[in-house]
Amino acid sequence: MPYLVALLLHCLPLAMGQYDICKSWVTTDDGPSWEFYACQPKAMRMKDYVTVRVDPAGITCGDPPERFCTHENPYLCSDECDASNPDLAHPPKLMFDTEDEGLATYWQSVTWRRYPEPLLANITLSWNKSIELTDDIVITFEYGRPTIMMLEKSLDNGRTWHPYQYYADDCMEAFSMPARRVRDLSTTSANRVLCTEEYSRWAGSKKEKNVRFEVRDRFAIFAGPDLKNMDNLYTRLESAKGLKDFFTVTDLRMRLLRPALGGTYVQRENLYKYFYAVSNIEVTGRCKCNLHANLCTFREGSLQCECEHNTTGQDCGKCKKNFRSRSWRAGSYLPLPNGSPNACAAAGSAFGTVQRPPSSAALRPRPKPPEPPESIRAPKSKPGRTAHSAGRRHGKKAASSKISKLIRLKADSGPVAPIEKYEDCECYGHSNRCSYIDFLNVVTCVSCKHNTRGQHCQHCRLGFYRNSSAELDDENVCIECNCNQIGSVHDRCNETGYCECKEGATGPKCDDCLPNYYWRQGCFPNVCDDELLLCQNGGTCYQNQRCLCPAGFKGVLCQQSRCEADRKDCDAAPGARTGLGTLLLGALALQLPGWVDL
Ligand SMILES: *[C@@H]1O[C@H](CO)[C@@H](O)[C@H](O)[C@H]1NC(C)=O
Ligand SMILES: *[C@@H]1O[C@H](CO)[C@@H](O)[C@H](O)[C@H]1NC(C)=O
Ligand SMILES: *[C@@H]1O[C@H](CO)[C@@H](O)[C@H](O)[C@H]1NC(C)=O
Ligand SMILES: *[C@@H]1O[C@H](CO)[C@@H](O)[C@H](O)[C@H]1NC(C)=O
Ligand SMILES: *[C@@H]1O[C@H](CO)[C@@H](O)[C@H](O)[C@H]1NC(C)=O
Ligand SMILES: [Ca+2]
Repeated sequence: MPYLVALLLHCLPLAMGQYDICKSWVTTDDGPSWEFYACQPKAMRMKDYVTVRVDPAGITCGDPPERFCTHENPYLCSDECDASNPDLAHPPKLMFDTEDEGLATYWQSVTWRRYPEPLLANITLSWNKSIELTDDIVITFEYGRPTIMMLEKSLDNGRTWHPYQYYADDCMEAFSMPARRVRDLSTTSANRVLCTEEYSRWAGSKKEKNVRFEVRDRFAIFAGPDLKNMDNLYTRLESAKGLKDFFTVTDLRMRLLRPALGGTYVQRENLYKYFYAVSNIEVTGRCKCNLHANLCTFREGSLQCECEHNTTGQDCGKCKKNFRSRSWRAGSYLPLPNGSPNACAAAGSAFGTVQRPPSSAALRPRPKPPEPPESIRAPKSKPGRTAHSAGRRHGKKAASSKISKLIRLKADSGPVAPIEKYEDCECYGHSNRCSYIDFLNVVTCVSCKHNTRGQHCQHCRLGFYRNSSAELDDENVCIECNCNQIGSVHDRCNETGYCECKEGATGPKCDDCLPNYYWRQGCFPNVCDDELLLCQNGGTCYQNQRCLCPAGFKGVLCQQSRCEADRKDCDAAPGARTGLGTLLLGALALQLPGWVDL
């Protein structure tokens, strides 16, 4: 019976199409177990999950109400846009609604009444999620397509934007670009950004309404005209640099630069027929889940992959906590036809994951025997490496001969051995890359992120200390010491975040002074205070830094009479004395308000 279940599950991916399931429960000679596959969610109508923004403010028609006419009927300007009347309003949401048959609902801009100032509008669509386009983007314009427009995309939630396609009735004139067609592109130029004149010509506003971004035509370069050879496309998506990203977006922006003209010239005497009206924007795509999820759900206002393979994150872009013994990798469409899951592995589990066997052997997969635990430390051998070098890296002998190797290195004092790149390594999720350092015979993580360092990124960088409430694989594992630059000896700290302070400074960050020290660009010993270092002869202590001496006295603590030091001061002394007496009385009177009454 379990055998039958396994058999049925195995038939499913074939019946439903490739990459539909992430795992299945299969029976093998060693008993039942999970088997994992590369997987991806189904394509969806992305307009149902989009947030839209239309710029600039005031570009939507109807506030104040406005009359407009059409190119077909330019002298009957009786149509009205009125934002306050639901029947006559044209808000942005009408670009994404479901329309009844034959009844177009559309967003509409103000008319070009400010001509010759250009009529510009931006329509920005945001998903707050990476989307992989699977079909053409189709923008439907009522009353004529723009004569100049541009499509832009963002891959980082709108922080940076890149041109995606240019559209003009004359590409040379509008963008100084030659006009090209997507179907003329070749395998090496499939991700070229081009200018097309195909969607900007005037052909009557009712006849040709759509502006396309041709995803299918680009796919067809690899998959053939009917997209029958998807395997070839998937292979290209894995191997051609930047191709996958070309079809990935988080945001799209239509920059409408000049409306339909209905002829060659703008008729200044009737500007009410020039405006933009968009009734639909169709975007078909799937959530990008890095081949680690077959479901994508709309939760709390955004799309989210339901990650499998012990991955996590909005795009399944990292390994789950406690599953970071090997570095995260996206699943792969390769090898054909079923791909590789590249699942994250728990610490202590074997390096190799059970991969989907070729479909011919699919019914009775042979599980790979788990490698011995030591293999976690040892570099993973790769096919194609010579027996000589692999042996050198793997053997325990090699490890024990480390010292002799070092000596040998010294002896022949040759250049440092080249560093080889490793993809699988143990870095607690702080790096995806390791290098093998030949002369030390160690595999070490490179470019440790999150302020970590060390062979396995297991230490904190200098100037950071270990967050005791975070696991070693946590992004917050290292906290900046933040030592006060003036108060501390250097910017390092101990395991509890305490910095080493210069003389007189104190506090965890050395930004305080010890008692009997004052802060002034660092801690300095008090010059005067109210206990031991009293200012004398009626002097007052100013912020522990110096005594303000009365006339007639000087010295650090006003301990010295000017009279003794200098004859000239002596002459003035009597007057100064009187002055001091009055000053002192005044000061006392202020401190003891009741004194005068006594
Ligand atoms: C449209 O967006 C672009 C950037 O993508 C910006 O430079 C331009 O000013 C925007 N235009 C309007 C009308 O908001
Ligand atoms: C975007 O998605 C992330 C992750 O789901 C979420 O935390 C964030 O609040 C979302 N931002 C907006 C503006 O919706
Ligand atoms: C994920 O972790 C669970 C244990 O929590 C394990 O049973 C499962 O096999 C793991 N999945 C993969 C794809 O490694
Ligand atoms: C320490 O790690 C915990 C758990 O990740 C985190 O919530 C906390 O913010 C971290 N502390 C600091 C100071 O970064
Ligand atoms: C760090 O330094 C502080 C202050 O000198 C000390 O109290 C603490 O015990 C030290 N912590 C460790 C782990 O050494
Ligand atoms: Ca509509």
